Amino acid sequence: MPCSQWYKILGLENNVMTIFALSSAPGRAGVAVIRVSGKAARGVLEALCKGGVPAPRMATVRDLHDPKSGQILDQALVLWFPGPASFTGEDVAELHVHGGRAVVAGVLDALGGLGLRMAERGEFTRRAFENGKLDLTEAEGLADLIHADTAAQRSQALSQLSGGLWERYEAWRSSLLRAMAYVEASLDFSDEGDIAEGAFNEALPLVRALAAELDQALADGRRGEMVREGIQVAIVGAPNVGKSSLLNAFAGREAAIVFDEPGTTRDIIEVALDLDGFPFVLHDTAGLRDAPGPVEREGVRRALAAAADADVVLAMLDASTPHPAPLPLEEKAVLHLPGSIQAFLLPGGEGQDEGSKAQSRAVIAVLNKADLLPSPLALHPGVIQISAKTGEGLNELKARLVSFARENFGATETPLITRARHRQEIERARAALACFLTCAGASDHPELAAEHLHEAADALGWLTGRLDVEEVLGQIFSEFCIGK
Ligand SMILES: Nc1nc2c(ncn2[C@@H]2O[C@H](COP(=O)(O)OP(=O)(O)O)[C@@H](O)[C@H]2O)c(=O)[nH]1
Ligand SMILES: [Mg+2]
Repeated sequence: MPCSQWYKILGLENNVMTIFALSSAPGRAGVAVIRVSGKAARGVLEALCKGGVPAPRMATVRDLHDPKSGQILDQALVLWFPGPASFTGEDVAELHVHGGRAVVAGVLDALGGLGLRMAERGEFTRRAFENGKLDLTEAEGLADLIHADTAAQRSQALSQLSGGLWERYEAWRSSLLRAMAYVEASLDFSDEGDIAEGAFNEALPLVRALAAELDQALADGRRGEMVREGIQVAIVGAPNVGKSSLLNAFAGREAAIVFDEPGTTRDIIEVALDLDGFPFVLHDTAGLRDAPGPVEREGVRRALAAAADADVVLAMLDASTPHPAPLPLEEKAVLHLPGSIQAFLLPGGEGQDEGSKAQSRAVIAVLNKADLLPSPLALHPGVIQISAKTGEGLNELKARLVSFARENFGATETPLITRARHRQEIERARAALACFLTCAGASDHPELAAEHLHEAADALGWLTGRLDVEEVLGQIFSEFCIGK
């Protein structure tokens, strides 16, 4: 049948609004999944499937053929999800085809030939959001689940996908809305002093309780963000102590150049590791010294920045170079690093960086090249003796990193913040509540106080997307791949 007739049958407008994409990873595979979403989805199945549209949600084998040429494309498992009981909330068809390149290309061509549009990144999930199937935190949870590399990331993403954050954020928003209702009532009754004051005062304990909850959520040591992004570990120390060798030993490959010449490493090299289900990102950095050249100086600057951003700093010393006795005690190890890094590693040190990273950062002193010692040193128990060359002590170091992860993420309840976006909005809401409470104390500008609550509600609304959200949408959905 000529293509133009299919346009007629499906309705041209429906076709361009109907999207399709390969939802499984590209490349040769046993099975590939192609998704279609939109009003024309049913017509697409009628056009492609010999034997008609399967019963809803019943996996059914069908021969697929190209409606233009009539050629058989594959024998596929076909699923039909009439909206709104589908992932996007629209009519959805799923074609589980054999994952050969020619099969997938043939089916995609046939769909394009029907006038459907190839989906953009994250467009299926965006439609699910727009149709109320997911809120923003659940959509982010889905993106995180697709990107999850470790068990900890998987379980955090799953809890977020099943509404773990949404529930708490909505509870905050609804108690804020109650407080706002009291404040609005007090404005309405402003002619009747007692009633107005009484209503306004009802709002105060609600706002105070909410402010306390937000404070508690913010003081989480960035646990959620750490799981999502990986625990950032920076290896720092003087040149030639064996930082790059340690990175390579952990990575199990020559990720960084190891050379018996100070100043070899300039760029930061990162390696992602899964230790006992916890995600870590190891950063190899340039050796800290007063560097002779501008390139190495830039390397040192980057090393310090990486250490400042790290959750764990491995402060590395070389066992084969003499250290003044009774070294190395854990804190003293830090004293052998250049002043600039000491400043923020030592508690209360000059120029120590502020903020949540600094509060939760752990420093582990590592004495490398233990193989060169005639006999093991009697050390402070906090110091780990290793040899990046022989592998000695690496298991102990891994165990220390895992126990850092467990202390931070182990038994405690799941965190309420998993992204910088959440933190920013909660901080904005918290600041607005503080302004409200200050204003309420001064008590002569109830309208102004009410404005602050609106600001807080706006911030909390952005968390779940219960507002005008166009701007955040692009950013969130761009993290998805085509077909999700
Ligand atoms: N004997 C011994 N040599 C090591 C060890 N770790 C590194 N080295 C050597 O020390 C030199 C500098 O190593 P490298 O990893 O490049 O140090 P970096 O400058 O701190 O990155 C190289 O010659 C390495 O082979 C170790 O555990 N034992
Ligand atoms: Mg190096």
